[in-house]
Amino acid sequence: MKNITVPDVGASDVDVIEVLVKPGDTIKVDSPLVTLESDKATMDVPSSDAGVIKEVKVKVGDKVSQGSVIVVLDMLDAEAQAESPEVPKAEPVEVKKSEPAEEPAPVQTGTVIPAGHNADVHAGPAVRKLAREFGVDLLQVAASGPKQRILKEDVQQFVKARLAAVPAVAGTGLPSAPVIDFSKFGPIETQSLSRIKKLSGKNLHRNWLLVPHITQFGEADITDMEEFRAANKASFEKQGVKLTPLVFIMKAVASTLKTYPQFNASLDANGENLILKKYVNIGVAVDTPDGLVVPVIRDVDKKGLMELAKELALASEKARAKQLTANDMQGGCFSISSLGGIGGTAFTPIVNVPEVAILGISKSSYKPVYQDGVFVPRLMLPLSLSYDHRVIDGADGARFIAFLSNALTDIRSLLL
Ligand code: CAO
Repeated sequence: MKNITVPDVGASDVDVIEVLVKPGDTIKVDSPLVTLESDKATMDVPSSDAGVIKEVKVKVGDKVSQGSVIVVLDMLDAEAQAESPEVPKAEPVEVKKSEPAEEPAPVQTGTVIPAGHNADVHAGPAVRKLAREFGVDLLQVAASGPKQRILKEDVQQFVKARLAAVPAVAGTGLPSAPVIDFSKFGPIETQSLSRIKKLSGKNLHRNWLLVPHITQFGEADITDMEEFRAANKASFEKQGVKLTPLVFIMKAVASTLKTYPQFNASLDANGENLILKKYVNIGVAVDTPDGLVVPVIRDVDKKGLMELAKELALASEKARAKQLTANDMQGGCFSISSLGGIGGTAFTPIVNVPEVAILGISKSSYKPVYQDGVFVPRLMLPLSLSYDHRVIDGADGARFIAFLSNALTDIRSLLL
């Protein structure tokens, strides 16, 4: 039997913050026994001998000094040592320094191993080993142990949260959001996201991260367009069709896409070529109780207002009745997200990859516009064009908005 004691650790009355062995454990020379923490350092105390632990003389929270007995060891013969696989030898621990001044007091080389002596990371070797096995950066792990010490459970919680996070985050190197127990602050209720929200959420997140977005804002004077719409609304309604501003906007967008074909395009898989589409299919975001869906209206450039109004009504009906097929939502070249029926002055829509641009529409309102020396009330429609800056330059974004704005202001131009 041999007493293994605390070596000179450069301080006395040092806290035992982790006990790494228990009676019955077979250990080798240098296997870590306990982790101690002084004001300046956290260190593992390795065993000077091999054997089987008979008794552990310390517990977490004890204060020890040089000479304090840590364990009583039943010495093994060399053969038994060679066969003892249970406790791995302590590996050198990666030490991250926050301040050079925090360098630990000199300790006997070869007797104790610094185990995270900086203010940022306090964790014992078992926890560090676990973190290494899972590739976890301990600097990112929230500590729940005493004195900000990272426990095994903290690493497990971190890994669980990462696995539960949206897969896209996993490859980005972005830290995941902290896991918070909100019930600590008041009553809560947990609602699961709809299937559509889960699916579209992943795509939106990917698109948000993948595309360098710019949003160009603009306004169109739609006073005359609205007069025309009002004059024709009743005749459309007789045929059971609702003529909303969106139908005109779709037509104007189709014309703008033909003038600026780089907006009616997609980047190829390696991001080195632009695929220009010779058809004009426009996706329209539809708000449903279960989330956002984007049915595609095909060949918008070739269809009249009546046909488009009918197709738009049908698409939004199908969307709200959950009857859209995959085919209904494929093949889009450009998207429109209209919040005009609801409100708001502008927003920044997210490009619907593989498209390269999307138009957001907000609610039109009367504004004083300076014309021929006087202010006149004009109905102004807010436009928000988000685009992929890898494909579209700022000047082209502004040109697109200016052209679209003119097309909506003078809808006769759509006939040209
Ligand atoms: N300014 C002022 N009024 C507008 C308007 C605008 N830009 N756009 C529509 N309106 C009016 C319409 O004229 C209609 O009024 P009336 O009933 O008096 O004629 C009313 O708002 C409602 O229109 P609507 O929403 O029924 O029809 P729509 O053709 O404008 O839009 C659809 C159809 C399917 C796009 C829409 O219902 C919808 O779901 N919008 C939400 C899309 C969404 O959630 N986008 C967010 C995406 S987040 O990235």
